[in-house]
Amino acid sequence: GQELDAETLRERALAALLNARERTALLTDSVDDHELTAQHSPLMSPLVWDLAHIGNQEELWLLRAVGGREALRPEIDGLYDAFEHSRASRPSLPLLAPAEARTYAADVRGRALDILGGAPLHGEGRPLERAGFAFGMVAQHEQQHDETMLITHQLRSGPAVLSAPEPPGPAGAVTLPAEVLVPGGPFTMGTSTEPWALDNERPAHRREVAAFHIDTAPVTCGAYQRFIEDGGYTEERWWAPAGWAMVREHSLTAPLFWRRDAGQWLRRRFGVTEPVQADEPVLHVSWYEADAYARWAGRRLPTEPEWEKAARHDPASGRSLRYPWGDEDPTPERANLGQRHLRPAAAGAYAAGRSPAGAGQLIGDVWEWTSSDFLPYPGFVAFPYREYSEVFFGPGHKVLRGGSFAVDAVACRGTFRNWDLPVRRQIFSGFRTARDA
Ligand code: AVJ
Ligand code: FE
Repeated sequence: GQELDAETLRERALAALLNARERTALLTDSVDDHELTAQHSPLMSPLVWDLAHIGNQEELWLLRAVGGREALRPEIDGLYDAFEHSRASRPSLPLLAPAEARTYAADVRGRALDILGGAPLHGEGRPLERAGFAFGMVAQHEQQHDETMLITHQLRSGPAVLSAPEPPGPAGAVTLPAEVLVPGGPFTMGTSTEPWALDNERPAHRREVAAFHIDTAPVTCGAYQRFIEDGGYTEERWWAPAGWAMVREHSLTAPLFWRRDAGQWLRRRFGVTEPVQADEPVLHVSWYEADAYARWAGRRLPTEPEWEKAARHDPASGRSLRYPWGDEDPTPERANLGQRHLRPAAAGAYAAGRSPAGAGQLIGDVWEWTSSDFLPYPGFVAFPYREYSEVFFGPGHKVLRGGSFAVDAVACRGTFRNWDLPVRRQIFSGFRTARDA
C-alpha cells in the first residue's frame, strides 16, 4: 500500500467520523424518545444504548487511549460494555436518557476532534495511532452500530420513518452467465498493508484454492421462492440437523419478514408492506437456510477463501485487489453501500463493480454467508482488544463477506470479515452458491 501523509490521513479520519455521526443522527433523530428507549426486539438493544455505547467506545479509544485523558463519566463504562449485559437486559439498566446520551456523544466527539488535530498519525507513532488507525477503527465501530440500528429500525413496528431513493437496476438487458469459473492455484488472502484493516483481516498470507465455480450474483428472491415451493422448508433432507431443528421449533416457512397473502409473497420493509421482487437478492436468511437452499440446488456455499479469491484475485497481475473492481475506493457506480438505498439492487446491477473473475455485487447489497467458521488467520494478533474478534473465534460463528446496503464503505472492503451465529436472520444476510470445478 502507498504511504499517505499525515494531513491526508487527518482529513480522511475527520471525514469518516463526520459521515458516521451524520448517519447516527439520522437513525436516532427519526424516532421519538419513547421509541429510542423501547426494546423493539429482545435481539436488539434500545437505540439509545447504541448511541451512548458509540460515545463510550470513542471515549475509551480516542480520549483515554490516544489522548491520555481522564474518564469523563467512569460510572457509565459498565452500562455500555457489550460483554457485561445481554442485549435483552439492556432496557432495564439505568441508561442515559436520550438527551443525556446525545450530549455525552457530542461532548466526546468535540474532544476527539481536538485530539485528532494534534495526533502525529505518522508511521513511527504508537501502533494505535499509526496511519490514524484508532480514528479509523472508531469510525468503523460507529458505522457498524449504524447498521445494527438499521436492523432495529427494520424490527420496529409502526409506520415508516426512513426513506431513500431506489437503487439502480441492471443496465440494459444483459444476461449474465449464472456462474463463473475461478481457476485453481494460490492467492493472497487478508492484508498487511490496508491501514484501517481490523485485526481479524491480518496478516496477508498465501492460500491454495482448488478450481471452483461461483454464482455471478447473489441468490434472488425468485430462485428462493422455487426452493420454498418445491418443499424446501418441509423436507428434512436439505437441512443440517441443527437447521432442521430450528425450522421445526419456529415453524419456519420463508425468510424473516415474508408473509403469504392470497397466493402472493409479501414482505415488510422499514414499515412498508410490498410484494417480494423476484430479481432482488434474498435477504434475512439464516446460515441454515442458505446451506439448505444450496443443497437443494445441487450446490454448496463458497468457503471463505473461495469467496475472497473470487472477489480479489487478479490473474493478470497475480495480486489481490483491495476491491473486486480494483484498488480505488467504492463509489455509487460500483457498489450499493452506506444506506444510500434501503434495499439491495436487483441481481445484475453494478456492472462497474465486477471482479476479474466476472462475479458481481460481491461488495454491498447483501452480506453473504460462507460455509466457513470464523477462525484466525495464521499469525493473527489481537489488536487493540481481544473482545473485537478473538473471543468469537471458533465453530459457533459463521463468516459473512462483502457488506450490505446498510454498511458504510469505511467498514467494508475485500478483506473485511463479519460473523454471526448460524441461526441469525434479522441481519442483512443473503448468499451466493458455488460448486467444485
Ligand atoms: C463485527 C458486526 C459482528 O456488531 O457484534 C460492534 C461489530 N463489535 N461493536 C457486532 C462490533 C463491537 C460486531 N460485528
Ligand atoms: Fe460496539
